[in-house]
Amino acid sequence: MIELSYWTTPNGHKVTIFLEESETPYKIIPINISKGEQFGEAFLKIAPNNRIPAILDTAPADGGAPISVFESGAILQYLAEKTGKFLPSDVRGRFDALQWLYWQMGGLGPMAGQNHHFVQYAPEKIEYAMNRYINETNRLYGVLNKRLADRAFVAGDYSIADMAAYPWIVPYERQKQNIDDFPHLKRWFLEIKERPAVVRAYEVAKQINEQPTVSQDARTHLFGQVAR
Ligand SMILES: N[C@@H](CCC(=O)N[C@@H](CS)C(=O)NCC(=O)O)C(=O)O
Repeated sequence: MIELSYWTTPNGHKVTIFLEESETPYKIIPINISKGEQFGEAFLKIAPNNRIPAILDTAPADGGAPISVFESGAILQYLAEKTGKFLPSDVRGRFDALQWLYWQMGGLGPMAGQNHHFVQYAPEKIEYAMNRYINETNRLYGVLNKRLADRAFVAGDYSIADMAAYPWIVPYERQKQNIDDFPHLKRWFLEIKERPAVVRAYEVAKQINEQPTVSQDARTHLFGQVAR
């Protein structure tokens, strides 16, 4: 059984998509980051970065004590290795998928995240910062679009590389991107959107929370964090 510490954000959706796709049994432990639950003692034990998602695998492959993993890229890789699904086992296929997984983790996720911050949430509208992250998101969309020009999925068959990137494209309008400028990306996006497991993952999210994560009250928990 996988216990998933989760909230209804793009990094959370990555993991529910994997769990639904692979039909892995799981239980959700909601961590309401709008209320500061990411600073709870039990959560910090498995997620010292106070960010969702994190997992606890209560039945690891080696039969030993439960294994916890934080960072959504590491979680996807762990689950792919555990289930033998959505990550090729040959060295070429494996690193083709992993390099795109890490591209998402180090590029698309953080840049789109800063885009959300400066475009949607920052109390001051700082032109330079907004342009910086809108442009960088745009550049990354272009990279993904080019990659998808001659293939159905990001790396070989549908894989954890697709599952990592997809939730960060869902808010493309809020990121000030015109999906029609990226026809290959759009085709890929619409195809993944209709996968039954992806539909289920977003339904699961709705059962947990339908409120925006960054409400006025939530700002005190989410913004201005410093070392503790
Ligand atoms: N690199 C991390 C990022 C995780 C992350 O930023 N999670 C956000 C939600 S999408 C969060 O938990 N925020 C809580 C906070 O800012 O305190 C991952 O991919 O797991």
